Amino acid sequence: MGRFNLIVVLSLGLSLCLFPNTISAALRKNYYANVCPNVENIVRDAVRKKFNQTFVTVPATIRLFFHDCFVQGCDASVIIASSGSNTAEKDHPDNLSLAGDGFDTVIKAKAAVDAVPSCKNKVSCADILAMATRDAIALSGGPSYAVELGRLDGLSSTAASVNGKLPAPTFNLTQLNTLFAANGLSQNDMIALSAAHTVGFSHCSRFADRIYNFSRQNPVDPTLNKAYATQLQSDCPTDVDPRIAINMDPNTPNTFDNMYFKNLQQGMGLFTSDQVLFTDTRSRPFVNRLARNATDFQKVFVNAMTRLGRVGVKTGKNGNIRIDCGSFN
Ligand code: HEM
Ligand SMILES: *[C@@H]1O[C@H](CO)[C@@H](O)[C@H](O)[C@H]1NC(C)=O
Ligand SMILES: *[C@@H]1O[C@H](CO)[C@@H](O)[C@H](O)[C@H]1NC(C)=O
Ligand SMILES: *[C@@H]1O[C@H](CO)[C@@H](O)[C@H](O)[C@H]1NC(C)=O
Ligand SMILES: *[C@@H]1O[C@H](CO)[C@@H](O)[C@H](O)[C@H]1NC(C)=O
Ligand SMILES: CC(=O)N[C@H]1CO[C@H](CO)[C@@H](O)[C@@H]1O
Repeated sequence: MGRFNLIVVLSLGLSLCLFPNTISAALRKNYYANVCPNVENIVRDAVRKKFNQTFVTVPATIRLFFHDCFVQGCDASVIIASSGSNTAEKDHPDNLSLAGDGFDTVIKAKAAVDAVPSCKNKVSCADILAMATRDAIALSGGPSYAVELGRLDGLSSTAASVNGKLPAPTFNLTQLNTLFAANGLSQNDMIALSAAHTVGFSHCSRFADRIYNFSRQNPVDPTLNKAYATQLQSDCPTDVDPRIAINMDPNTPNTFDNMYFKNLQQGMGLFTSDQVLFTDTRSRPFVNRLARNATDFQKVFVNAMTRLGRVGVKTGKNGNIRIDCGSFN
């Protein structure tokens, strides 16, 4: 063994010791090459069909993946339906109104995969969600990337397990960093992943505190762009229908781009948790970097998504391949 190989082996061993929780030996690209070689095309076609019917496919699928990974790991536990006495993850109030189109995307892609005899019940729902998320991002103009695969589906899903696992839109930078660090993700990963708010919708109630009654002295959050605040007040009057949702990226709502960061520079982050990435000087330089260079943003985002996809992955006895993504076998 040459000196170079020795260094590689040593540093690999060292990183295994330092980061035992973030190593996911089970995941790899082309995991299904032998059992279901066409799986990526099958999933992509199903997501395309769904996308053709509604753009909501994109944000709904991306957010579903994020919530899945942050609650008990990326194991499709978020897709399980409540039954009998068990209230599943998706019915916790903090599911923050996950749009039904994300669930539907996974169910449709799973049906398409299972329609191929050699693939039937060989591909996990967790992996289908990871692939569908990649496809949704690419369909809306974001980067495409090779997805690591080999996740098993989880064996439990409870509303109680959601408590404290998802970030709130009122979080400050420290709170965001703490929650993401608990999932093995850095501040820069968190900033890059927040760019998902370049697509999709939010209900008015999620940011009403920023445009009304923010404080006695200043009823509007001073970090909000004035014209944007006025726009938000007109879109979200105090007697707004609670079902109304507005675009989170007011400039390019249907394109997965780095506009999110340019918006933050203008005081046009919708949530406190968005705008704080620019107002807090600890994170501002990275926001400016991702706003400046779209190619750089795409690279950084893909790396962060890959790390998100490794969170709490189930292998061996801790999981299986679900026959129906919405219920346990
Ligand atoms: C950093 C902390 C985060 C907070 C506090 C947060 C919070 C929220 C909130 C409150 C909504 C609006 C929900 C509604 O009113 O219906 C939302 C929507 C969304 N979030 Fe996040 N989020 C965060 C990070 C992420 C990440 C990391 C991703 C994905 C990688 C993501 C993807 C989305 C998407 C795509 C939507 C739009 C959903 C739709 O239109 O159906 N978010 N988020
Ligand atoms: C999308 O819809 C159009 C018609 O609205 C149709 O011509 C096209 O084949 C559809 N594409 C897919 C992938 O379903
Ligand atoms: C963030 O919020 C927590 C909880 O409210 C608070 O204790 C902390 O001081 C805040 N940190 C910053 C930097 O604002
Ligand atoms: C703001 O305060 C007023 C007066 O106290 C109250 O009527 C209104 O409901 C509050 N609005 C919000 C969005 O909290
Ligand atoms: C943008 O980022 C890419 C990828 O990191 C880099 O190769 C390129 O040189 C950067 N462009 C500019 C103008 O800085
Ligand atoms: C999509 C989904 O399952 N949303 C649920 C979120 O939780 C509330 C209750 O807190 C349910 O009413 C929604 O159906």
